[in-house]
Amino acid sequence: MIDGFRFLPEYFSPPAQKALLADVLGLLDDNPLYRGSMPRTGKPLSVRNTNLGPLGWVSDIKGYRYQPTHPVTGKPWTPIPQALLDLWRDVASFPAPPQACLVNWYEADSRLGLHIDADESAKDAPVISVSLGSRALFRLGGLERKSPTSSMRLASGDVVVLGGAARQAYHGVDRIYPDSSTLVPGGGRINLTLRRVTAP
Ligand code: MD3
Ligand code: FE
Repeated sequence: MIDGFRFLPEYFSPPAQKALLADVLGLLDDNPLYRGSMPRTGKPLSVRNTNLGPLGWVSDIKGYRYQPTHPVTGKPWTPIPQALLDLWRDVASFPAPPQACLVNWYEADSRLGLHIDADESAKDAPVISVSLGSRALFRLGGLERKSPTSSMRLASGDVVVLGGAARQAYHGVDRIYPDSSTLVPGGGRINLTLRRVTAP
């Protein structure tokens, strides 16, 4: 596996997953899920998303960017829950807090094509991912699109830390297994990614 990839299976216990899910679901009233679109083509994304924190990742026909407000409501994103700030302090080995928590909401047929995360200028900060709900088939490659890939299943409560070379690696989600968990309403999957956007 590429350098800088850390897998922390079941980092969150089942009760901690429930508590974190309740936090996130409660925050969706103020930060509603919406469907972004691909730059240039305007093709709708397969995954709905929203954000928490001072900045949020947005994708629309004009491009990818981080911005302080929700693109539909126009209101500032609300703060990142303390349990996620505690996770970052515990595993990030980075001196400043995350600025964005991207919430990706997968339904039974959602996919995320192979991509790199390149919209952050804090290039030495890791990305930290938390999975809740149904399992996903996650694919991690290398620094080039044609690099070989390996696949693994991410389950509810699992945490992945992407630092070092892994931070710049291609990755995606090939499928979810919609009947593998009852945690998320509707059998869905939520992935939370904590990101530092600007250099501290
Ligand atoms: C490897 N999310 O939000 S999480 C994304 O399951 C994203 O929703 C996936 O890719 C998901 O951008 C994968 C694991 C992950 C997150 C960020 C990464 C892997 C990564 C950044 C760089 C390399
Ligand atoms: Fe990504």
